[in-house]
Amino acid sequence: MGDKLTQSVAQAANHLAHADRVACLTGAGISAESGIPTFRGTGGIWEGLAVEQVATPEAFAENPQLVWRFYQARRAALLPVKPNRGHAALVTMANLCPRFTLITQNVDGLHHKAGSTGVLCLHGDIWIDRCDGCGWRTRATGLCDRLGHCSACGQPLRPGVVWFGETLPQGVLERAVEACTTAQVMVVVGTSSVIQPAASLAHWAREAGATIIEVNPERTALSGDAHVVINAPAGEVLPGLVQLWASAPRRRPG
Ligand code: BV8
Ligand code: ZN
Repeated sequence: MGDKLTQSVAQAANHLAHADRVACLTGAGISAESGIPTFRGTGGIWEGLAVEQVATPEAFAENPQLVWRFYQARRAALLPVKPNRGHAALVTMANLCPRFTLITQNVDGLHHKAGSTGVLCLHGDIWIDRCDGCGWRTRATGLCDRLGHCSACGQPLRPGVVWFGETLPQGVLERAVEACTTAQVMVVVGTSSVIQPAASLAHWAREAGATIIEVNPERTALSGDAHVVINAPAGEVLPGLVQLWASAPRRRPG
């Protein structure tokens, strides 16, 4: 690990060792080392369509079968996928901190698979099928090529994710804002910080006085506003960061 990287990890661990209220926001990048392509990297395109074109209520209304196929393809790709060391490190992080809130933009369920609990899923869950007509919902147990219909009212079923142009699940955003604006430290992992309102959480946290730590191999829209930037893959640095934090003398904030 280069000097600059070692230094930024040590700096981050020191901030965390002083905190008892920590919020963590993750994006597609934390699942990259599990083999799931990110959105704005090569993974953002599906059959020549940008995710923003497929993941919308309009696209579903116009061509439900196409959108259904898009999600079935992503579910199929997820079946063999396991959480990686980055997900595992966030489970350890929660055990190190009296008040730790994990917030994710991801819909892949890997934080749950890794053992994280109480995760605030801003953009829903790809494994849920739900009906916009009557609110009926169920957890998909496998794959189904054919578009499903609601057994209660007959409307086409859609995946339980938040599409572009849709508001976030009732209460989830409010709890995420509460966690970020009361945290002493906010760790932002694996997101290009482009999608709103998720991308504003770190700015609101910073305005409320939190120290912002970013973990991302690339520079992002947030990097200029982060106090500590760790330019490395999450799976490579989070285990070491958590180990340093765990071994730091337990100093509580003054
Ligand atoms: C809403 C579910 C009210 C579906 C997704 C204000 C300004 C401008 C636009 C808007 C605005 N307010 C609202 C909007 C519109 C829109 C929006 O943000 N548009 C964008 C294009 C600007 N937002 C909405 O519509 C939201 N709804 O606000 O409702 C409203 C509505 C309309 C108008 C006003 C208000 C709903 C947005 C939710 C969309 N649903 N997902 C699905 O998954 O199919 S978003 C989708 O993008 C995923 O959830 C994904 O997680 C998310 C964010 O992307 P990232 O996670 O950041 O992924 P990305 O690929 O971009 O970046 C990955 C990063 O990882 C990179 O930086 C890379 O360097 C890094 N990385 C790679 N490898 C690693 C790594 N990092 C660490 N370790 C590694 N190994
Ligand atoms: Zn229904």
